[in-house]
Amino acid sequence: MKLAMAYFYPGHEEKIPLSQQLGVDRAVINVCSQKTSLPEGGGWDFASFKSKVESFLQAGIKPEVVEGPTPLERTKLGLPGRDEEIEVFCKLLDVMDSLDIRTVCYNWMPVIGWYRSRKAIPARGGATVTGYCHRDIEGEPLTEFGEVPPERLWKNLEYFLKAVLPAAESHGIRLAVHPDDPPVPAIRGISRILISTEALQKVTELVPSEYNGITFCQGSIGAGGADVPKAISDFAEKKKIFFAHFRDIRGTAEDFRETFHEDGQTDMYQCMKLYYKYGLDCCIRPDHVPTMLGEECSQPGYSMLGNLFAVGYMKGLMEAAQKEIGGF
Ligand code: CS2
Ligand code: MN
Repeated sequence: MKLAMAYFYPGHEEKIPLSQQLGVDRAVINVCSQKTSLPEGGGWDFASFKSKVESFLQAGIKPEVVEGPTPLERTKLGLPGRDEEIEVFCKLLDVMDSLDIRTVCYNWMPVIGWYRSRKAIPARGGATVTGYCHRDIEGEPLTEFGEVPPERLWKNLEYFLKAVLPAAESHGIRLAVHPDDPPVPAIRGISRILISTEALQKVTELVPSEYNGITFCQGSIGAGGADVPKAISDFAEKKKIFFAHFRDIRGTAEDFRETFHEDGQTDMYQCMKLYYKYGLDCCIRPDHVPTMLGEECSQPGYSMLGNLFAVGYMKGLMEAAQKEIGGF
């Protein structure tokens, strides 16, 4: 497994020296945030993305995954302009191929994306974690897009995969869909369809391809009620895990909070051993972390100190798994 850190938000560049000190030489980077749309006149200027990649390489850190590809909102909703988004996405695959970045993590949560109704739940020692409680949003109004039924999202996802998988195959880029987070059936009228392991399995069968797989986000899949180690085995046996998010929660889809990596409801060592048992050669990153001493809660889940703890913990589990199971 290849341990990586995520660099999604402004100011994350300061993580680069920290990664060098932590001995983490892989990166997960984004092209843009979920809310972005294509510029007037369409197309996409990849110059800043290419220079971002170059700056990581010069620091001895290899970008391995794009998480947060070019805009897909109109594609997810099936709105006019989706074919332009798909054309730009295929161009991204071409650029990634030229940069030897072989995995793209995307999600199918239009409008709202990953969501937390609570940003600062008290955790040990005064740290805070994020959480979601469906009661918190009951009675909230529909969004400007009204009711978006699940069938519409499934149809648009199939359209997208049929359009982009040929390019993914020719460029050797693995498409790793991320489960919905939180994994509830809808938020403010927008359905959420990737809320179970069965739904993730359905994605991989929508358009059969060895490049059609998943991001195994342990927190999202666990919140959905799955037996996380069993789900790892099931998807790993089918060679469908292209990227892993190593985090944990306590609770259920309708009411959960995130935890320090060793303090959740999942046997994290068992999960790590399974990645090695199946010989996965993909990136794994800490995903969300608690906000710790003296930190701002400006990007809940993505502050710095929690990454130090998470990386140290993960390195320990990875070393133990390698010695117990073998592999790399
Ligand atoms: C996260 C992602 O929800 C999750 O489990 O992995 O949603 C991730 O935080 C975002 O994609 C970052 O932009
Ligand atoms: Mn995740």
